[in-house]
Amino acid sequence: MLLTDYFRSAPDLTWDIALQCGVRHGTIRLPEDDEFDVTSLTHLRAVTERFQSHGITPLIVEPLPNELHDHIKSGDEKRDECIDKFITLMKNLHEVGITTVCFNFMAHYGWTRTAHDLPERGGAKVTGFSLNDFQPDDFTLTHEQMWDNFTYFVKAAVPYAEKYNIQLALHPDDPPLPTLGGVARIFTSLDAIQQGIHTVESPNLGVTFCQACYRLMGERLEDAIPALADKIFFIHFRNVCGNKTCFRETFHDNGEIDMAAAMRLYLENGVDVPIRVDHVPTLAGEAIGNAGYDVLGRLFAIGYMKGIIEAAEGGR
Ligand SMILES: [Mn+2]
Repeated sequence: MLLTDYFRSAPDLTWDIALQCGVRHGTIRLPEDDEFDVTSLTHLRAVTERFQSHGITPLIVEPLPNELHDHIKSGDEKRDECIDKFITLMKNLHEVGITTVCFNFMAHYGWTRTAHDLPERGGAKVTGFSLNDFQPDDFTLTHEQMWDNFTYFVKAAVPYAEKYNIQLALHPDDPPLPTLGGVARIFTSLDAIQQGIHTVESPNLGVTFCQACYRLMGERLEDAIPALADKIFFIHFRNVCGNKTCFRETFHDNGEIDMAAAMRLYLENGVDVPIRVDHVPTLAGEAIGNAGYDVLGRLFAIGYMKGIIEAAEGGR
């Protein structure tokens, strides 16, 4: 496994802590301010060189910038323009050595939580979701529209992903509910994911295996990991407890997934790809700043994940 962590594009404590934990590769979020032009190679180079000068090699972009993706997912009048910009972005990513884009196809509502301060072990705070507490707005999209918009996107983008050798790694819907408010969600089961990544047959179209989402779908990791093995481009190492209508995040060692068994499943099925910890608790002494992505929880999570990887790899 290749260790990465999730970094914003301006240096902060997470950059130093990850490096100190032995993480040298980056899953990066591109800048979202008006100054950053997603089609500019010069702008992209400035971002990646900042990481490199800090000792971090960016490998993955996550997510596909919302300024593009929102139009693509909802299929509005700016869709074609945004797909063209994304194609230019892929060309530029190839130039700077980035291999993978982690994208999702959740329209309007992204990953959604209804609480950000639920108690976890020892008073740590985690995010959670309860359908009863979810407040929808008036936005609507049908399942047919979502499938049409996804198909339109991959048919347009995948040939260029192949040309520029970029892996497009589809993240499942989180939470994996059939609808949120009036908005259909389509990537909520293993079968649907399989259908999605075979819409266009390409070695460059696969998945980000966010293992807690699959768990919440009701899928068994013992089935899902082997079924997707040759399509897993990237792993989100994450634990959770509950079900898709009511769940909360946990410490990585304190949820319902057997994390060591999951790691063995990846390796037994030949899945040896970039990986990162996903959604960590906020710990004592920290304010909830960026729930799920605060700093101290990463220390524990990265160390725990490294231990499991070493045990699994050493035991092979
Ligand atoms: Mn994830």
